[in-house]
Amino acid sequence: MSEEIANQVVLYEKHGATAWITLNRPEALNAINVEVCDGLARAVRHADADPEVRVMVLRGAGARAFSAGADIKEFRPLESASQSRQSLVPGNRWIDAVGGASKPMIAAIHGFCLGGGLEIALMCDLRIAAEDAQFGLPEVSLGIIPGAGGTQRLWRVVGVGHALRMILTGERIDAQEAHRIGLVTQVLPSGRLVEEAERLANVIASHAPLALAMAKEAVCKGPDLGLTDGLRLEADLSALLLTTHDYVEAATAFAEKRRPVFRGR
Ligand code: CO8
Repeated sequence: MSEEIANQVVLYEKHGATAWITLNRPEALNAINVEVCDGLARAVRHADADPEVRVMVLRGAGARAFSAGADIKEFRPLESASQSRQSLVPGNRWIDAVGGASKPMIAAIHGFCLGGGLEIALMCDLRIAAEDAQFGLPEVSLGIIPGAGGTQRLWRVVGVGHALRMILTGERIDAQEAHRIGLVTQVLPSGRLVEEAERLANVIASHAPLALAMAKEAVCKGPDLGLTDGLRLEADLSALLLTTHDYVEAATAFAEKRRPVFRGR
């Protein structure tokens, strides 16, 4: 089922409890222009608000790329520092919608995953890659730096050393290297990427929605908290979950030897 949620350059489909969000500019290797930013933000917000959706999968259309990054053909100098800063104010941007989703997000990556494309993948919780995937942050070769979270999210995933290597050299790494440094959790034959994304999505979607959201929140906020505050957050979220219908339902279903029916409350 295809839905008019996003726009022509970002496709939105809901299959069961999974929202499939596809960057759809294959002729430009899914380069990210203003319409892509807008469509992606709207698609993710929609999926996050839809109680039937429990997990999202992001991918790229066509055979060659997840996304080759920001649309370089649209690069223009801005008039002033204040004008350019205003366009990048946190809290006001498409990246906050995508990076701030409460539901689990899986990036299914094939081909080029560069610049802003890699930054979108870094906004996801799981990254799996086809064996033809190539990753890189070539921004410094264009006179800029990663501006959609790459300077902050990459090192949180792979560590400062590997992040600086990628950001300062701009060199691409292949799927095996991305796996070795922890940027992706799995490398698959190209023909199996979507199948594995679907399998992971189904596994995640079978679990209690509030537990998923709170597990994501606890892990994602963890690096910005000290251990004491992180453990406090975990305890608070755990306490909240003990008050939910789904917690009672899981225990009841276990005793009754049946599968739980989670309602997200
Ligand atoms: N922007 C616009 N068009 C692109 C882009 C891009 N990033 N990448 C590829 N394309 C287009 C090409 O222009 C070409 O179009 P056409 O046929 O009309 O000439 C088509 O896609 C196919 O590409 P190529 O012919 O170049 O294919 P090759 O196999 O020869 O090369 C590469 C593939 C190596 C991926 C090459 O296209 C390339 O180097 N692309 C640019 C990659 C890059 O530098 N990306 C980083 C951009 S900077 C960035 O992402 C900053 C993020 C900031 C925050 C996010 C804000 C949105």
